[in-house]
Amino acid sequence: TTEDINLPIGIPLDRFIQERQSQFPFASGELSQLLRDIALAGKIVNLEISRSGLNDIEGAYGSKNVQGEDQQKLDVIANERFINALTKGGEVCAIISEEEDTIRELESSKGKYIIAIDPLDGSSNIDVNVSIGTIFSVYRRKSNIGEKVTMDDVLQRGEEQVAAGYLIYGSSCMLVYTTGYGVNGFTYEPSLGEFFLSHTNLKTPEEGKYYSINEGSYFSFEAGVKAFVDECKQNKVSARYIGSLVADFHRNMLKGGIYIYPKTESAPNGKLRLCYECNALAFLIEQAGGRATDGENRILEIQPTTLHQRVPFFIGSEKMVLRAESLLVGQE
Ligand code: AHM
Ligand code: MG
Repeated sequence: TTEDINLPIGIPLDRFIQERQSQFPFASGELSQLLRDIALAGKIVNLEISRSGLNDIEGAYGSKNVQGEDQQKLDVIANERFINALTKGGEVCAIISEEEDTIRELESSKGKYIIAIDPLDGSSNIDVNVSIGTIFSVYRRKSNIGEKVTMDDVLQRGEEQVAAGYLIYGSSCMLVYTTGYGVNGFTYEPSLGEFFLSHTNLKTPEEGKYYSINEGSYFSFEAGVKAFVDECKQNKVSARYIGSLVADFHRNMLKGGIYIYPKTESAPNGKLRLCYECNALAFLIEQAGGRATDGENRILEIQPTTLHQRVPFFIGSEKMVLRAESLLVGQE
């Protein structure tokens, strides 16, 4: 009987996308299809991640994969999976990826969308069974369909995103995304092979309970960041740092908190990339009622000038980010 089966409560992702699309009568359905392509690639990558530890067991996988090809690192595999899914989908004309040096133009595609993606973020956590994620942004192309994709197409300000989201490969796999009408989260049910709506219209608390920063670099932080960290300690705010951006971000968005990757002596612009990591998360946090800046400027308003540009990153609960910014003012 149905009572015996523990059915997920939320509606399936496909149905959600379809219902949302029908609210916009002039929508062509391409963005909906693109989100489905991302979800599909996410399922494949999730499967590969879940058995990645087996790759080290001699005889089980070894250095060849099932097709007999040399085993590749998971971040390279994830890059291929997402690019393949988006190429086949046909809605995308070009992809920029943290894993690639330059623009990948999808020749055959007449698609009107551009994707910026970090296919597998937190790579230092892959080998140690800690949560990792995929981060993506969707933009509308500026050039005409059929023309060559230009730098202006891919170097758009975060404000121009039409959708953004992430997959988190954690204790559950989730897809969290926004199209500018709030943030919704979907949890993957592996035996049914479907994402189900589990987190509707996510809002982040205005005041946070966690601060997340790599304090190992404390002595090379600027004075304002040191002051903020010191203040968190004085106020007994809990420290949480996984070192996996999506996981740190996801926890802080749900529970309230701030994530900081500041500039340091060795990384004068911080570590995180504006196009692949910061813009997507900034769009999500603003949709969830939070704030994202480089310490001074709103992330979504920064004009990128190069593909792999880095920015200092302050993101999370509005009050915590504002407090950090106020301590940065006028300090070295
Ligand atoms: P990656 O894109 O090479 O994986 O680096 C990004 C990761 C983030 O997930 C994480 O927040 C950060 O690097 C951690 O850096 P650090 O070890 O310097 O604290
Ligand atoms: Mg990354």
